Amino acid sequence: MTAGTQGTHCGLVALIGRPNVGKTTLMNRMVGEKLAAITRKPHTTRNRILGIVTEGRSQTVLIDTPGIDPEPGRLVNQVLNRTAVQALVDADIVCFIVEAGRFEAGDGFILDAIRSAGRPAILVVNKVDRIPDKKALLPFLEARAQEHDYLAVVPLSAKTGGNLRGLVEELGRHLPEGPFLYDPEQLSDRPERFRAEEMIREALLERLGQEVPYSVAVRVEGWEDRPGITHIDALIVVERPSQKGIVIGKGGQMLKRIGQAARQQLEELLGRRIMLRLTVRVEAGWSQSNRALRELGIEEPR
Ligand SMILES: Nc1nc2c(ncn2[C@@H]2O[C@H](COP(=O)(O)OP(=O)(O)OP(=O)(O)O)[C@@H](O)[C@H]2O)c(=O)[nH]1
Ligand SMILES: [Mg+2]
Repeated sequence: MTAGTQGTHCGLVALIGRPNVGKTTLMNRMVGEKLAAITRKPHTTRNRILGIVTEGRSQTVLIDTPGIDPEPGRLVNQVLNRTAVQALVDADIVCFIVEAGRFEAGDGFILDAIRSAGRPAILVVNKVDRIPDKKALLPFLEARAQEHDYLAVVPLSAKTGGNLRGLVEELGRHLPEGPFLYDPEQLSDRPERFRAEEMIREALLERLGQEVPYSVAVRVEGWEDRPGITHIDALIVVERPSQKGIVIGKGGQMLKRIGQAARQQLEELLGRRIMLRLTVRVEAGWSQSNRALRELGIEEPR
């Protein structure tokens, strides 16, 4: 026994917000490792992902969630919303993330959900690095503080790490007392296989135009650790033959570039040489099928 459980604090902290506000960037930054994909495109995150931060006698279990969309069209987006709302209900503390200077209808929708769940919330005003004159942000912060009885309102930049400390301190102040839920060494609940899928999907989303991203999913099908090198076989699933053509590109160039980018990230992340083989397959309508979503690891069995 090292620390014991007496006097320890531990809690589930859900990162909730509109698509693209920087939830995953914040989780990765707080954990200090790239656990999940970040892209400029909305709806990047498709799962509930835990990022675990243990400091001294306190453990913060961050729950990264898919961005909540007030008008989810396709089944896959309805499932993403459900995943996020469930995390909101499960959380001890909610970090409601918005962009500095922007509060849209979608943010209002989420604030209503936080109110109905009755969970205590910290408002995180992210991307303050984009506002050169910080004083200009004050009226925005005041307006937000008037709207709801937040535990705290914390402006920060997940990208640069500016005032991350402010959030860590507020969380430390409000985490409930209790034993650690995870081993202090553990950083995530997700295996390396999941991180490989995320890095491949990130490379894909960053390189594809608007038409394909939401129709793409990635599944690792083979993983073999050999001396000095790990062989990974991954399947890229799309919905239409035309999308398969785009992902592969002329003479296979696009797929090659995606593979190179993903391999590089993975080698850095896992600290060993990787041999990555990518295959593209058409599975018509997967984003509208419950069974396919489960098989692709998007709808999680509860
Ligand atoms: N300038 C700036 N950009 C940021 C900051 N945090 C995140 N971003 C950018 O915002 C975009 C979205 O970031 P993500 O972390 O993927 O956002 P998300 O909320 O997880 O998005 P979904 O998973 O789609 O819901 C990326 O291009 C990030 O680089 C920040 O503090 N400042
Ligand atoms: Mg995300």
